[in-house]
Amino acid sequence: SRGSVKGFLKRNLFVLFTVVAVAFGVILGFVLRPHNLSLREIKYFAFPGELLMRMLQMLVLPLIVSSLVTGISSLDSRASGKMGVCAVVYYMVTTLIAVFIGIVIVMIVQPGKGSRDSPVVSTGNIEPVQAADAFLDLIRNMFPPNLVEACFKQYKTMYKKIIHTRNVTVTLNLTDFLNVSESNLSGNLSKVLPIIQETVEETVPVSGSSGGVNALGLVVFSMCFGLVIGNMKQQGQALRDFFDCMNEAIMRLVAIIIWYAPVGILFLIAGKIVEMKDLAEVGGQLGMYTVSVIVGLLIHGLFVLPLLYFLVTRRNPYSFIGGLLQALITALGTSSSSATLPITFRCLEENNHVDKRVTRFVLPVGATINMDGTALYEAVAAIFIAQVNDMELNFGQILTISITATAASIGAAGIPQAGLVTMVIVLTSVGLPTEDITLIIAVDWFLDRLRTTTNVLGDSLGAGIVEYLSRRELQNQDAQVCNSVIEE
Ligand code: DAS
Repeated sequence: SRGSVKGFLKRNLFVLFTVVAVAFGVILGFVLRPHNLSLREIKYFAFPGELLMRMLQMLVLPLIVSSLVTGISSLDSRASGKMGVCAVVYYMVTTLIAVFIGIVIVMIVQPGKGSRDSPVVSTGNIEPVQAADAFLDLIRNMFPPNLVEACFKQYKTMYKKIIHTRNVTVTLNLTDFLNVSESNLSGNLSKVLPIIQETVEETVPVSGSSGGVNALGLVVFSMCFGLVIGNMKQQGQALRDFFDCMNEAIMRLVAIIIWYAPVGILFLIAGKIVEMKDLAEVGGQLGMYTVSVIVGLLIHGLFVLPLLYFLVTRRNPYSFIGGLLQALITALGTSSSSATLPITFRCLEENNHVDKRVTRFVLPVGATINMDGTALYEAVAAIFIAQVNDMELNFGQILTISITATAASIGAAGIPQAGLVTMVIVLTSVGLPTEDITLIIAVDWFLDRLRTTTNVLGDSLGAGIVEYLSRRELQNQDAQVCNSVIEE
């Protein structure tokens, strides 16, 4: 009947707008492509998309902090303990399954077999990141010494090169991850110190900080802070109210930005299509590699995760995913699970009616550490690079890849192409050449969008599963609140 059609349209208005925006974005992109716009023109053209990215990112920090603090402080210890355990088990299990799927597919398809098609573009020697140092960075990031700094800095091991000569010792900082070439450094050095004859060089890790919001540190701090003010009874009430109100206000801002989202997504997608290289160039090994990652992500996102959701909750996973459509499209458009976070919140709370105590607790944590898509991609990429180099991997090395790919996905920030950077850890752990990352850079922007979508899907289904598993604790808490109100 007309009424129900109207109701349906009203409920799904934003999803409809967003889908139409994607379609228009693709059409507009392909219409403009033949005009060979310059990079500057493309930047101007995609400006409305850049604005959406900035608006979403603007909300992420206050959203993470306020939702975690209110989420955790409003839960009793039994409920938060249960949720925490369920969430961590879910994150670990699904990430390992994703890595496993990736490994099986890349072993079957063998995209890197045969002689190498594309030459390696030298980026210079990439820093020799050691898996152990990267692991320590992960833990360092959990405890930011300065909270304000954590809002814009993430710790990353930097390396110092120490050069001992007969009478001088020179220490140089190797910083910028992909850009610093050690050979350049030595070249410059020989100009500066032409008298060097004997040199003993060693590269040692020093801790330093560079780039990127330290979301992990903020998550850990907000969780502890929420736990403490939750236990402060009456004394903590003012702070609880403050963060609750802040969270409410941020979600209202999300409700406004959501009106602009379809416009932003249209231009993000159109801009990328205008900018991308000719797809015909992506043939041979790289094409097969791309297909392997896509197939892996599809299997994980469309079958494995929904099946897990169904097995646990006995509910229809696809209608749950239907409610997430807007978040998934935003992930596709922005390539960033943290920028998508505000929309993910809204989809889960408004469309899927997931309890706010659950979303506030598990979503910020999930967006920061649970990245199934990234883990799958890291495993496929590392084994692909091994195949291209004709390197046979033994069982131990494959196991190492599984573990480091999982760690690299936890350590990757929810920002575009973060996974490409943390791949260095996986490659060095099994002695693969890090400069071979350049082999897969050409298609990374595209795979990044797909893996980000899988990441957001994993976080959201996880919230549904955690809610189901802790329903009893939540109901008990509701009953207690009810009783205490009646007593008063
Ligand atoms: N794009 C990232 C994300 O936001 C992670 C990655 O680069 O794999 O989920």
